[in-house]
Formats: sequence, C-alpha cells, structure tokens
Amino acid sequence: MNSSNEQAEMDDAEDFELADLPDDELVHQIHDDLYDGLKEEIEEGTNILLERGWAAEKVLNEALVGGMKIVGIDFRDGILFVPEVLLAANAMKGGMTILRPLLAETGVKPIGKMVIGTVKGDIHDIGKNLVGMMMEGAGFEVIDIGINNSVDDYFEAMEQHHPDILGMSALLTTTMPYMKVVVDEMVKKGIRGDYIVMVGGAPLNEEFGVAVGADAYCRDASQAVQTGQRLLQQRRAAAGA
Ligand code: B1M
Repeated sequence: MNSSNEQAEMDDAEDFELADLPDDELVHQIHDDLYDGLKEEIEEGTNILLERGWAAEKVLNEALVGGMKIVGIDFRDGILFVPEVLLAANAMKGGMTILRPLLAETGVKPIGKMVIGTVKGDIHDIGKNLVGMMMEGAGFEVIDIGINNSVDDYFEAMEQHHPDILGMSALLTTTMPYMKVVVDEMVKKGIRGDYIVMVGGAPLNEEFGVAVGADAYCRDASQAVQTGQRLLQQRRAAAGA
C-alpha cells in the first residue's frame, strides 16, 4: 500500500460521527477526547448521551469523571503536563456546564463542598483553578473566591457557603505565611474544627502545612482530590460513630 492510501485509510478511521457510536464506545471516545482536551467533542458527546436518555449523574460519573480520573493519574505520574491538564479541565468544564443545571434540577447532591481561594497579596491562580476544576470533576461543589483573599474574604465565604473544605493557594514565599493568619483567626473564633483546611502551592511542603495548622498540604491537583475525599470520608465516619 502506498503512503497516500495509508493516509486515506487513517483519515477514514478517524472520520466518524460520535452519534454513530454505541454507548460503551462513545464513553470510551469521550475519555479519549477529554484526555486530548477537545471541548467541542466533549460537549457533543455529553449531549448525545443525554439525548439517549442517560441520567445527568451517569454521564457525569461514567463519561466525564471517569475520563478525568485517567487524566489525573497520568498527571500524577508525569505523563501529562500542566498545559494538557488545563485543556482537559477546560474540555471537562464544557461538559459540566451542560450537566450542572440538570444535576441541580434532579437534586443530585455533590459529594462535598469546597471554598478555594488564593491568599492575600497573591494573584497566581492557574494552580488554584486547576485544583477547583479537578475537585468539581470528582463531584465536589466548588466555590472559587478568586485571588488576593483577606481573612475577611475567607470568613465571609465560609459563613455564606458552609463548605466542608477550605482550600488556600499561595505561590509566593512572601504570601504563603498568610495561610497561618487565616488558620489562627479560625482558631481564635472557635471555628477551626468545623472545616477541613487544605493548602497548596509550589513553594509549600508537608512541614509548612503542619506549621500553619492545616489538615493537609496537597502537592498537586490530583492529590488535592484524593486528600479531600479521604479527609471528608474520615470526618463523616467519625461524626457517625
Ligand atoms: Co509569578 N512567581 N510572580 N507570575 N510565577 C512564581 C511563583 C516564581 C516561582 C517565578 C520565579 O521567580 N521562578 C516567583 C516566586 C518566587 C518566590 O516567591 N520565591 C514569582 C514571582 C516572583 C512573581 C512576581 C513577584 C513577579 C514580579 O512581579 N516581579 C509577581 C507576583 C504577583 C503577585 O502575585 N502579587 C508574579 C506574577 C506572575 C504572573 C502574573 C506573570 C503569572 C501568574 C498568572 C496567573 O496565575 N494567572 C506568574 C506565573 C505564571 C508564575 C510561574 C511561572 C508559574 C505558576 C503556575 O501557574 N504554575 C511561577 C513559577 C513556578 O511556579 N515554577 C511563578 C502552574 C500551576 C499549575 O502550578 O500553581 O504550583 P501551581 O499549582 C499546583 C500545585 O502547587 C498545587 O496544585 C496545582 C496543580 O497541580 N496547588 C494546590 C496550588 N494551589 C493549591 C491549593 C490547594 C491544593 C493544591 O488547596 C487545597
């Protein structure tokens, strides 16, 4: 076979309609498209599954969260890097935007709630956004309060949203100590025990997490998801005991 025939065959193989795929192959294709950060394809695949009568929760868990799990694992293992993960997260957001109102309508509860924001004096938000998106992908409701947050901003968000988890991000050695200011104020106000506090950002480490009084330091977004799930489970088990 000459190379132009080979190319034509490859083109044929890739030239298919998502709507022609049976459910299991479509879900597999959505996983692949999420991995490749193809937002339009994710939106199309999400709509097709919904049109076929899939419940929004099933689309979320099997197609989107399932796909994002693969992305998270490869990110953790150094196979995928930040730009690819941001694209995947953005593609996932496309699908989530379609599902979000349907999930709210059917009363499907998120597995937990998180408020996340970058600390005062710091405008870095790429890592925080990624953590927020991955947490959403894992089924958490995420309230992102943006950058440059003072103690008052965090307290206002906690009072308004009653999250299970408070997440703080800092990328500067000059701003990361502010996390302790927030935690100390929580202790002072007697509300520290009401929340799981997770911190992250490139200059932080485990030791720093302990020093500021957080429940956990998270190295990256996939660790934030795993840690959030684990700590929430532990808290609920302890509350039920
Ligand atoms: Co800035 N910057 N920056 N910067 N910047 C750094 C952080 C720096 C290390 C660069 C360097 O000099 N090598 C340096 C800090 C040095 C230090 O403190 N020791 C630095 C500096 C100095 C500055 C300025 C002061 C520069 C200046 O103006 N002279 C200034 C500060 C502005 C301010 O905040 N007040 C500044 C500005 C900027 C830009 C605006 C240009 C831009 C930010 C754009 C934006 O965020 N929208 C920027 C960028 C892009 C960077 C670098 C290059 C990349 C940061 C990033 O997005 N990484 C950065 C160098 C570096 O980190 N190597 C640098 C990708 C991101 C996905 O990773 O944020 O680590 P990261 O998030 C990870 C984990 O840390 C973790 O999960 C994420 C995903 O896996 N994580 C969490 C993060 N937050 C979490 C929260 C959690 C859990 C996990 O909560 C539960």
